[in-house]
Amino acid sequence: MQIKTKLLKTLILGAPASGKGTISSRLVKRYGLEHVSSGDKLRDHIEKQTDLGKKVKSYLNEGKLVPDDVMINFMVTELKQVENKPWLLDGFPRTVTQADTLWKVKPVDIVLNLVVPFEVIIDRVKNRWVHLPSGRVYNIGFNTPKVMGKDDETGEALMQRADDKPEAVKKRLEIYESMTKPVIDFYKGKGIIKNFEGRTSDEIWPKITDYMDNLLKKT
Ligand code: G5P
Ligand code: MG
Repeated sequence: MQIKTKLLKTLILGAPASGKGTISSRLVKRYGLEHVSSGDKLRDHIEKQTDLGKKVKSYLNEGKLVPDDVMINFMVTELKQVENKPWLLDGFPRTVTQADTLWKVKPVDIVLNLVVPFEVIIDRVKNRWVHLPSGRVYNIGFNTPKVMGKDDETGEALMQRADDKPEAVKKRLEIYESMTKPVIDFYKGKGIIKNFEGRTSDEIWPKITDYMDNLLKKT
């Protein structure tokens, strides 16, 4: 089922590996949204060795945030390309400065916040495999690829992310606590954020569709 969503501007928040990409791909299918993932776009630039890719590579590999000025310029330009479509933003904003700028450029309608315990996250990143060109993501035992090490749709090689090494994951979770949690308060202040708790994406997913379907009925 795909539901008409006009020009809905949606945001998905959550700690590293909380399932933002996984839930986003389901939302894209169900609601026909354009998925705009800051992390996927940056990894694509790194892979293609563009000027931006060279500039941001060490930040991503070490699990640190790319500076706000670089990120804001990049994402504001990316969002212009989808301004006539309903979109789902994943990974941006990640600081209050970014949230504030986004709000001035393009206020969002709905913020979905995934709440997954850190011990679950630490366990699952060990088994993550990604297809870089598409951003498709797999997890051994959860959504295992049909052929180990290969993307289901293209058959191309899967790889593990440099920032999924234990020391980078630790850094990413620390940064999430200090820099990104205040973004939740920013959207609480706007009255548009809703928390979705669970240990698995399958547990969280029906709660999100109930919420979205109800909201869309009212629009
Ligand atoms: P990203 O790319 O935005 P993160 O750290 O926010 O990276 P990440 O790691 O992409 O988030 P996710 O999208 O929340 O995680 O989660 P996912 O990929 O869907 O799921 C994680 C794994 O768990 C997958 O293998 C999936 O299959 C599996 N999984 C999902 N659900 C379940 C389940 O129920 N059970 C099990 N067993 N497995 C499951 O950002 C990366 C970097 O880019 C830079 C920063 O350097 C950042 O560290 N960056 C920015 N810097 C500054 N400002 C910004 N706005 C930036 N945006 C990106
Ligand atoms: Mg992701």
